[in-house]
Amino acid sequence: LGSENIDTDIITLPRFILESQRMHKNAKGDFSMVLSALQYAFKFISQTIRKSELIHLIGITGDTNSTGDQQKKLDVLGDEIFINAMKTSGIIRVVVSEEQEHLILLEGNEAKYAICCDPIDGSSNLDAGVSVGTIVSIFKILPGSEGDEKDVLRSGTEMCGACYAMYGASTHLMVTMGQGVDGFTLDNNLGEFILTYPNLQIPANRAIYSVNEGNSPYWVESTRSFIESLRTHKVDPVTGAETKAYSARYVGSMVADVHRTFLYGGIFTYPSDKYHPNGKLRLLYEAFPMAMLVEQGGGKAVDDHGVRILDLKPTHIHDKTSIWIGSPNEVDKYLMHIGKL
Ligand code: P6P
Repeated sequence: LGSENIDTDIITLPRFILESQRMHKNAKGDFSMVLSALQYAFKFISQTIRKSELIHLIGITGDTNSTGDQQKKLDVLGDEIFINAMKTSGIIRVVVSEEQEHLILLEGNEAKYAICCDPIDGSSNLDAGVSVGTIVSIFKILPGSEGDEKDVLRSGTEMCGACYAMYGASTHLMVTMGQGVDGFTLDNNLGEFILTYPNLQIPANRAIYSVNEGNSPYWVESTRSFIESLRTHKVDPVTGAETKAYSARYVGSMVADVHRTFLYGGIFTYPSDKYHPNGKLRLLYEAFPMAMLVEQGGGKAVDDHGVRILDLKPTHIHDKTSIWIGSPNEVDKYLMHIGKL
């Protein structure tokens, strides 16, 4: 490549963090320490996943995790990598992980932040090489707390940040600190995340819906009739032209489905059904972080009843919720359908 083809003024995540620290004056750079511990975890997990096919880490351990899912070796490894990375921050005291039944206290650390995570979300897809991801919500420890469940059994509006990494053809990272959303892509040669989607905004609408249609016999009526309404093509009342019905896209890995929804627009939902009366996805480390990121990008996230996800408050660290998340105008169509708009 000639020198004119190489962008030498790239913004790496460390540079971005320092610049945002100066701009937002976040507390003595503490948040920067949290983000640098997180990016280390994402790089390590990304590298491990890409090697795992080679060292046969994939495959069932035979154990099940705290939430009953069959645990794959990479799940276990991803969880260990993540927890050790949080230790390196020195200021993360509390860790909640999908893979750990109980909340973890990192004793040697100062009690400044609490992290809730799904270390490898969508891991059932790993053997097929489908994109999986790590999803993270970040809370500041409550004043006077040395770290316990009170620091995370809170409304989603009390989160100070959220991010997800998606390990696909390349590794993407989406981050919010409450002032918009920025996307990064891992440059494996540099070993750095590079700013690729500054101040990302979700398209206001897009005729794409994303749901596991296999559950449709078990949905409540309002869900069934709403999804049905998206399938029915419409005739434009003015021009009489047929407007295309919606396209269906479903990966079965929340990070992949939400990431596509973020970039292309549309709506993703995991509604409640007969077998998942409160939905399947976890409030603290799947719904909350995705809701904060999508809202910061101009989107919306509500539960089956039209309640804003971030206004919910968990009573248990592994609580589940139904979720409808994506373009504001698409979520509004659902809210209108259930009479909440
Ligand atoms: P289903 C993956 O196991 C996961 O937790 C999410 O990543 C994903 O959105 C959902 O479950 C898929 O569930 O029932 O459609 O296979």
